[in-house]
Amino acid sequence: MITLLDYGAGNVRSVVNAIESLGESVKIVSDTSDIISAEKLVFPGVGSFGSMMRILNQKNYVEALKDYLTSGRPFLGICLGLQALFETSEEAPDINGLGLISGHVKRFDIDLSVPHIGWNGINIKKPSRIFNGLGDDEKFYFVHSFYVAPEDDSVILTTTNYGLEFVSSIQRGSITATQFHPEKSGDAGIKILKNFLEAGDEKKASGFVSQETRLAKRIVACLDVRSNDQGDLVVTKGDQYDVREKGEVRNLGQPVELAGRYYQKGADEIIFLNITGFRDFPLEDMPMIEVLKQTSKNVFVPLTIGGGIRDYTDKDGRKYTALDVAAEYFRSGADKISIGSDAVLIAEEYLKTGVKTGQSSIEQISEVYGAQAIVVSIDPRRVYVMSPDEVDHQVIETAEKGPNGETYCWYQCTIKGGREGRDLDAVTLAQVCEKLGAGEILLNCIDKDGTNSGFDIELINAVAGAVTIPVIASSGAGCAEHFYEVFAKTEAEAALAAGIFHRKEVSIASVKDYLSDKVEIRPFIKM
Ligand code: 1PR
Repeated sequence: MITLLDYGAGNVRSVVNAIESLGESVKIVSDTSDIISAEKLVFPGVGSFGSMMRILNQKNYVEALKDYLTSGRPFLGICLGLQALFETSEEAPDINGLGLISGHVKRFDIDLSVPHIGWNGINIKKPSRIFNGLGDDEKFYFVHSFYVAPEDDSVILTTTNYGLEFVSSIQRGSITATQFHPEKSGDAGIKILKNFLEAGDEKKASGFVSQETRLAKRIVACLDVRSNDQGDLVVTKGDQYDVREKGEVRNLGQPVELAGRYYQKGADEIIFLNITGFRDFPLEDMPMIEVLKQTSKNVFVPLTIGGGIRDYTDKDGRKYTALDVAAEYFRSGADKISIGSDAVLIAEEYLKTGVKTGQSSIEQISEVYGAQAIVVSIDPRRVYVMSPDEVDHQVIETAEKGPNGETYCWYQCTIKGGREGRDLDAVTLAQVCEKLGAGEILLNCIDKDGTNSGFDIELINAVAGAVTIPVIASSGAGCAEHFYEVFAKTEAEAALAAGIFHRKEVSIASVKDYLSDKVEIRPFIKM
């Protein structure tokens, strides 16, 4: 029996699912006595350092945790569960951590995108059986803006490079803690959890040290989901956002099944977009919640869900906040939520007033779950102009001339799945959302969607050059070469495709094969 410390702030379902997939049962801590009597304790921290420590204090868990940690029983901390072991954090300087390990938690102060999101390697600094059976080019999933700096080097188990060399896991006696998420790191992560669960077997893997670890470019599979005219929830695919063919909604498969297949075939991340979410009441839209619950049982890479995340009032007059909706999605297995239409409306309001109210969905979700949990999905369309002065928007010079020979264009934001154009450009939207607390941009392009003609490199450069958060390039992938082009010509951290994967024209494995000697990627190793 594994005891899991959940203080109610996010997605612990994936950790539970990962442990259960190894045949172990999980007991969730409901009061202090569960910590006191635990035989093996797993602590997956989520949210922010300050809110985590406040909740642990409110629930009187702190002393019980300290007793457990000094008792010699096995402990695995994940992400904030690692940071909690330290004395203080720059994320919340006024509140103490557990202080079991001397040292502090620092904010990344580097020239690269922060949060550090994605698959990166590890340099093993001392042998540990936690790494039994792993190859030396494994990558693990990270998502964080802070890292631990222990005073005593002897606790350092691994380091990782991202702008600087930081400590990515520690081990002292029976305490092990990782900055990366084993439960989101595919087979390699499951192996680490297995090694932890098998505590008692003292066989130790020798350390391995690679040169310098590198963050992988991510290959993302996207599933646009909606009900068809028969009422079945299906994965569909648009052609410049038009998902109907001969009047019928295209049906390319079942969401849970396709997500499982893409995980098996090496997808680094999976995104579900409920494309008609803008007209539904999300919390009554139980099928999407069920899709997440089912998918997260077998898919151990990050899951993002979008569509309809906003404040709303149901038909009985009951009010729900976007935070309520997001919380339900996180509880059901989502690691990130994606906001489309609402982000545009929020940015418009912010540009009008210049005031951060703290009330918008982006600010509220970011405050509780952290910036890394919020993706802003942008659905822009190219608008050509003869000269940059013609409009009050961020205009780019384009090599792809317009129908009347125009050499300038801007990218108009849309809402409701492209149905309504707004007086806001994609570059400004991305900048405002970053300011309000978004952690990543999913950059679609209506003109390119479903065309197989390659990503819109100009759009991606315009947006990626204007923000410091990671950008996922989306729309237009037609072959493996297009992925190389987007990584070679832009700063995109990830590239997404839908149609070519659904129609089995190009496989994720073949994209990775093609990229393997050109771009840093997570190698796809089926154990
Ligand atoms: O506005 O918060 O309710 O969220 C709705 C979400 O649904 C948005 O993220 C929006 O992008 C998405 N969406 C709405 N309508 C459509 C549609 O297609 N009719 N899909 C839609 C957007 C774009 C990508 C697609 C890529 C890659 N789809 O999801 O997967 O373009 O496709 P490709 O590789 O085949 O070219 P809200």
